[in-house]
Amino acid sequence: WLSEPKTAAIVGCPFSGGQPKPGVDQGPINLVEAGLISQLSELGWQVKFDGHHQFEEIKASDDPPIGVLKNPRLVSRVTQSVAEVVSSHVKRGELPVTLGGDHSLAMGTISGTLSQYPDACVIWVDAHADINTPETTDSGNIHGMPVSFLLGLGSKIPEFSWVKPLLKPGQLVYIGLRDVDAGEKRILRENGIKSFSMHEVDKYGIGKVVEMALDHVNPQRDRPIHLSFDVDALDPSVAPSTGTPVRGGLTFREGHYICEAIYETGLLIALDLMEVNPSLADDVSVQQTVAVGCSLVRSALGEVLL
Ligand code: 6HN
Ligand code: MN
Ligand code: MN
Ligand code: MN
Repeated sequence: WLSEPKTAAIVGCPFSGGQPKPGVDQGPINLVEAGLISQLSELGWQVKFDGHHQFEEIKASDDPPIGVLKNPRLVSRVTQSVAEVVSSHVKRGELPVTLGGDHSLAMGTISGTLSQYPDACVIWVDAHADINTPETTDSGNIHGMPVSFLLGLGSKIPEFSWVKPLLKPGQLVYIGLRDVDAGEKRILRENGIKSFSMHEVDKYGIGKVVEMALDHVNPQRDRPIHLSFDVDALDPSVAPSTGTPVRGGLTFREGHYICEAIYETGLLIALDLMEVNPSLADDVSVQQTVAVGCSLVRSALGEVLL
């Protein structure tokens, strides 16, 4: 799937419209300033980066809620443009590394991947399932909903008609869940969506969990993989600077192990690193979170310990 020389395309997305806390739009800028691009070059990748993605702006006054959905037009237009960018990189055999920004962006990244490889599988690493529908959401924040849009669940919002339901439940697996809303639990159950919560990580260990996750979505190890990693999957002691931290998360090593094991499959074609918010927590915590974000990306792109 990837062309030679192997090329990573950084898609920096300074976007926060899928949730209410300012600052997450600075995530990609901080990750790049911390040296991510040279770190990936040192791993042997050609790295393409021509500045952060520029988004069309829509004034809040021109973007009233649709039902309970907040900033719907802005989120729709931004994610649609991200879908086009990711799709074009995947088409050229480049590995898009999308830096968020909030996780609503994955509506775009995964649409982009699936438009080129409809049988790709999605490994979603997160404290949250991000599978609320417009009917089940309590917050109205679209970063809690991208998966339901990709699956075509819930009522159809004309503003989001560009999002095609390209993802089928069997193509998706979760790792790290621990804060799943009641309506989301019902959706996961009713659609038979495989999920490895922190309970399973404790019970089986991360090595076995990743193997079981791959066995579910990729039994023959022959399908390309899109990894969507929300930094809040990590424990807040490891990644404190994020908008919706939840205690009891993945350790530093468990998070990195997931990335290393997926790299080892040779099947990774797209990566998201989302929800780094450098305006939350103190300077040391911010630096720690940005550094861990960079090192997760390096692990997913082949950094090895020995
Ligand atoms: N994220 N389930 C909550 C909601 O608002 O729907 C939290 C979502 C968090 C989303 O962390 O990407
Ligand atoms: Mn998320
Ligand atoms: Mn999350
Ligand atoms: Mn919740």
